[in-house]
Amino acid sequence: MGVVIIDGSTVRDFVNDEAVFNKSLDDSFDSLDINNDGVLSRSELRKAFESLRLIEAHFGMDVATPPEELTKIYNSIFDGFDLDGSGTVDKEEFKGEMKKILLAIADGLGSSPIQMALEDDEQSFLKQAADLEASKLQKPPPSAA
Ligand SMILES: [Ca+2]
Repeated sequence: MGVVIIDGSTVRDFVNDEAVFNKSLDDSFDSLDINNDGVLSRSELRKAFESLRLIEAHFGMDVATPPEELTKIYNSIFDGFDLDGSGTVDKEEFKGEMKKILLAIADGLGSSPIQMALEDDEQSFLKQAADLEASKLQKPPPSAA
C-alpha cells in the first residue's frame, strides 16, 4: 500500500508516453486475461475495474452502490470496450478505451491534486502514472543540463 499524489497532468503524461503506456497496457491485459485466450471476457474485465478505485469514482460507484446497480454499470463499461459487439474485448479495444477513460479522468482531476492510497500491485495505472512522474522529477530539468 502506498500513497501517491496525482493530478490531471500526471495521468495525461502517462497516457501520452506511448512506450510506457503501451507496455503498461500490454502487461495488464496479459495478466487480466486469466484463461490466456487473447481476449477479455465480461468477468475478466470486471475484475480489472474492481481493482481501480478512481475509475469506480469516475463512473459514479461507491461502497453504497447496490450490487444490481454495480452489475448494470459494469455491463455498460464492458459494452463501451466491446466496440464490435463480439462479446469479448481484444487488446486494441482495451487500449483504446482505457486511453479514453484515463484522459477523461485527467480532465476531471484538472490541476487539483488528489491524494490516493493505492495497493502496491502492477495493476494500478494510476500508481504507474505517479511512478513515471516521480522518475521524471528525479532527472534534472533540460535547462539545467
Ligand atoms: Ca480471456
